[in-house]
Amino acid sequence: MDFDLTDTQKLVQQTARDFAQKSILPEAAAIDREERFPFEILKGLADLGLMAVNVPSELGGAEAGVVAYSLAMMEVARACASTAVTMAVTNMVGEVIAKFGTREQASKHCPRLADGTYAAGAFALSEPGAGSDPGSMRTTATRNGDKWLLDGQKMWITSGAHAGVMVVWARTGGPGTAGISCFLVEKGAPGLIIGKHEDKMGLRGSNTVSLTFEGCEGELLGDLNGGFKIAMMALDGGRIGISSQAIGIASAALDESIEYARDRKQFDQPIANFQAIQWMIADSRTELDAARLLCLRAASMKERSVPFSREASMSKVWSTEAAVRVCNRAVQVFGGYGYTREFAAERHLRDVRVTTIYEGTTQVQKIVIARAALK
Ligand code: COS
Repeated sequence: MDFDLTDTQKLVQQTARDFAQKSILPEAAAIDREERFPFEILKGLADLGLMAVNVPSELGGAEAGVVAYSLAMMEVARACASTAVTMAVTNMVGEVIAKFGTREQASKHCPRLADGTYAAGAFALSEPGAGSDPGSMRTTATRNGDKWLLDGQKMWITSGAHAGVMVVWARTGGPGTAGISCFLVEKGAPGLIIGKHEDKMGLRGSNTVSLTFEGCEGELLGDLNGGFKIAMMALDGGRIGISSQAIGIASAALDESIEYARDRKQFDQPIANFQAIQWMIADSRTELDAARLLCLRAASMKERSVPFSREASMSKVWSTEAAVRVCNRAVQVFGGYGYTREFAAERHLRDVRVTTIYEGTTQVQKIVIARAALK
């Protein structure tokens, strides 16, 4: 068992860290406050290969692997969680198109996702009435000559207003998971209507919209009626991305609270001297390291093409739930100051909260884990 990173992984991690600390972190508070979609920063990430980390180089990707992707995601999320989720979904979309698309589809879209020609990619699975149960989706696709026309509504779509291309799921067969196919829809496609932007608790710089499809043209991606498996496989990988995001956010919260505990004096001494504070820091450090190990194990398994669905879900449950606890404790260490916008602790807590919900709730991850255990 080798816990050391390879030279490539270290290089990607350092590249992401340098860019995140120099070019993203100084903007993070304003991105949150002004709900600013970080176009320029995303282009900067693309220029560094970070929008398609695990996409083959022949398609414009960095081909640096899943562990490197996870490490890069941690670094970006540590600086700005809104930027990180946009990066996560774009990487996921690039991987889906590279894996399931025809040569023509992949060579058209992957290089544009990778080099920032597209500001982002989007993943449109959820609907107003189909969240944890995507098998009950109602959006339909009907064949019209050699084209497909989509009708229906999607919800909670990250980067939906800005994505150059989106992968969209729609019903092409009977009820349930077996009648679903996956489609590519390009930005500006006639019949694609961008809905309202959600006024969210956190990740306020990320774009989250509903989408309406009215006879909107889409191109089939992968097998007819084989779309549900594509979604599940993509989400398995996506769960590693969101684990990494949660770990990055919580790492920032913990580091900032440690620094504050050293500086802040009460009862004539730094509060870091008190066991009450030390135990909070010890719990957070331990829980975060466990999260990191679970996350990198799942990433390494995916990279080695070992089945990793259960491990990705275990990583997501632990990492995101622990990250919420870590961010909550960080606010506690900051005391009253932690409840104000003077420090980033409150933003970290708002940003991290959704990680136990999206890309499959904690409860959905437990379904996956329990089914694997009881099989
Ligand atoms: N990889 C490949 N195939 C998978 C899979 C995976 N990880 N998980 C399920 N499948 C396949 C199954 O093998 C099954 O195929 P067959 O019909 O050929 O046997 C098919 O998909 C249906 O699987 P299942 O019956 O397990 O589907 P369920 O409707 O019971 O759903 C859960 C299972 C709950 C795990 C799934 O619906 C889920 O992940 N929900 C959460 C969705 C989500 O994360 N939404 C967030 C969207 S992004 S914000």
